[in-house]
Amino acid sequence: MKAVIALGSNLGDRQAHLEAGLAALRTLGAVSPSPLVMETPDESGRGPAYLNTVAILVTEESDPRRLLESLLRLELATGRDRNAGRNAPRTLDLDLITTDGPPGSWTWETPEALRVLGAELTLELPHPRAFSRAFVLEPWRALSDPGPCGGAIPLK
Ligand code: PH2
Ligand code: MG
Ligand code: MG
Repeated sequence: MKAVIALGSNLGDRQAHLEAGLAALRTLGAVSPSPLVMETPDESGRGPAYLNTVAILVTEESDPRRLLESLLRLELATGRDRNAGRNAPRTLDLDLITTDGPPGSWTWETPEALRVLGAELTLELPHPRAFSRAFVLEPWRALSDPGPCGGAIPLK
């Protein structure tokens, strides 16, 4: 499966966290990072500014739920504190934006290793807010191979 992943950090050495995020993603498959890293204010208006970028991941995984679980595991393994609360500053955020599989929304039981995240995980693809976020769209557009354009309707 080919997937578009958004990386973000607004805590500590943000550039180092993005680089660690790309290295972590490489444990899942082949990674093409965008040449563009953007600094933008926290969308929620509460925290420090973010560095954001995007990467295309080509992985053997074909189930988007398993891929999200892997991303969440990598966030935790690279030091993200999930007890800090919603929209709290984070060392590394890995968001699944879209894949070359079908769109959809899923809710399923959280696997044991991720129970700190609650009883259920949810996923909506394409990501419902990605297409209004310049910090996702601009680094995505800067890629020479844009990967799957979820939700886009090709012009005839
Ligand atoms: N992510 C958030 C909340 N706010 N703001 C910016 N600029 N970039 C983000 O990645 C971001 C945010 C929650 O994940
Ligand atoms: Mg996010
Ligand atoms: Mg996230």
